[in-house]
Amino acid sequence: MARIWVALLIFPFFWANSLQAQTAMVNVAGRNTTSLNGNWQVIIDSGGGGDWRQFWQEKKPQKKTDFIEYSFDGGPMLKVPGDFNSQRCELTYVEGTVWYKKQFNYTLKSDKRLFLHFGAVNYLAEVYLNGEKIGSHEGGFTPFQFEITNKVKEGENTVIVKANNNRLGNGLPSYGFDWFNYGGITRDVDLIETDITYIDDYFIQLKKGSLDTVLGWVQLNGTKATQKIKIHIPELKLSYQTKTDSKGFARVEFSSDFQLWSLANPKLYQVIVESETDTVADEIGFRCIEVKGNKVLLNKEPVFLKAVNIHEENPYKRARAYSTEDTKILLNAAKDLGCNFLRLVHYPHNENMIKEAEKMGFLISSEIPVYQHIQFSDSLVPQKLETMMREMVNRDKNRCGVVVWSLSNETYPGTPNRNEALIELTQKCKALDSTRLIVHVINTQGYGNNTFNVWDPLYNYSDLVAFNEYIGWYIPWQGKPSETKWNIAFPDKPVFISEFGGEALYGSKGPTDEAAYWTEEYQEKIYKDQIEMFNTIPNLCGLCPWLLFDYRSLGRMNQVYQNGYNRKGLLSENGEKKKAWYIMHEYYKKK
Ligand code: GCB
Repeated sequence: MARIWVALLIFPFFWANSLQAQTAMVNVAGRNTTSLNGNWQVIIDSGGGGDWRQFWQEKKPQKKTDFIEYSFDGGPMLKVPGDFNSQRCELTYVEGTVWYKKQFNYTLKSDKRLFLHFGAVNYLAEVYLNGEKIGSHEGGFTPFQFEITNKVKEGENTVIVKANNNRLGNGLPSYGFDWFNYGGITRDVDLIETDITYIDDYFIQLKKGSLDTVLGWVQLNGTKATQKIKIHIPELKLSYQTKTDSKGFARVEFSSDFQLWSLANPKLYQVIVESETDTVADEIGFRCIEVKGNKVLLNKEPVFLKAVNIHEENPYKRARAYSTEDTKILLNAAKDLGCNFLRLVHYPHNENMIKEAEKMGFLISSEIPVYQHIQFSDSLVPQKLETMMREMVNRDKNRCGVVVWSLSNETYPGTPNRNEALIELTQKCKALDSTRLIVHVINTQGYGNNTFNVWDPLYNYSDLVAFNEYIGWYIPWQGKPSETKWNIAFPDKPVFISEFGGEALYGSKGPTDEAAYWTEEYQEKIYKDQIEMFNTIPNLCGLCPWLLFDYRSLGRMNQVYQNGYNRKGLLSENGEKKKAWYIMHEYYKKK
């Protein structure tokens, strides 16, 4: 029986240091995997004793007089994947450490390699296998893995994970962020078995600007570096052959008469990559995304981005979204609003979300948590920026629905080292993937005398002039919206309003004046005014209301209207449509 495994994507150069997590990797499903999802035993370490008591040793009393003051046995369980905050009330507001334990059985095989793969752990993960530290990973929203071929034992094995979601000054994001800090093992955990030499990674997308030519590569990992490679697309009767070099690398270039992936027809093909020792399969779409002059082009045709901002939260469960069911709630709501583009903020969302969105014909912006107050001058930050960007790009580079890598949101031009760090990051991202747009999102830069001044030099490195503005909410209008003037230092680039809006508690009524903040009528008025203003924007290529659903954010503490929620949703957390929803829906219908 043919085994068709979906690809394992790892950056080989991370292998040098065994305690360094390997940057990884999509498409675990379909490989020869064993899921470690389900119930994990936990110790909630509010006192911080786990480190000095060395919980990973899991010492057990040998006789009645042995005194050991911790144990996973008899304690609570948490579901993986899942944030810990929403699973037990004593964890609701915890930002700290939870230790997780899971056992698995394994039969050793001399012709296989084994990897322990995590979809995401927020924010720091330390991973132990059978009492030995196998590595750590920083960053709450991207996958990582460790090779455990030489560490796994015959029979029973124990994995212990220290998951810590404390905020770090030099973290990504830093201390302050406007979303709920869900902690824990929030995505899948899998054991992945491969052959000794396996298909480590591949990039199969249309060449920049082309509608019919794939330009990519295949990378093998293992001792048999030089192998014949075949790429099949059965539906197109396409069979392409190449060979890897002594480093296991093969350049790939072939043409075909693709039915292009588009909004109306999000066509995906089964693509099979075969080496002499391994076979993987993926569902891949082919499309061309470009900025030409002041327009965004999809498959050479101008497209207006009818977008919406989405946080990775299941509003009904008040929990981090993860499952296909969770993503369907968010995606169906975006479709219902009339959107064709999703700005997935402010961190890489889970793979289910990306894959389902791609299947439904959404264009996607994926973002790393480079949010507001990043400490660019901290010596550790540049490496963290690069690693997180690589982890995001690496996971989703074969997902044609993803058309934008968003590398920052609302960083401040005056912050020391900000420009240098983000310019370098942009260049590295481009080197990794030249096919997609790269965007930096800037906060309102200057609004006075009813005129917007848009000047941030970072736009030199952004394919769109993307900015957030909250006129009518944080900043009052200074004239008629329909008479707004624009002074944009980048007159040839498309302009994307990446955030706008205001808050309303669903059901809160009042007159349409400024005194009635928090009412649905006032939010509706903001949307009407904004729509008037949009007509004045030169080169407008799209709009992205902030945001789809009301979402949890502890900083939002107007206890009458917010109560721990950012209420800028067009939908309440119960899915009720606010008045502003109808305004936006109508606007998108006509666009
Ligand atoms: C912004 C941020 C977004 C916030 C939003 C708000 O500019 O990018 O993360 O949550 O404003 O509601 O103020």
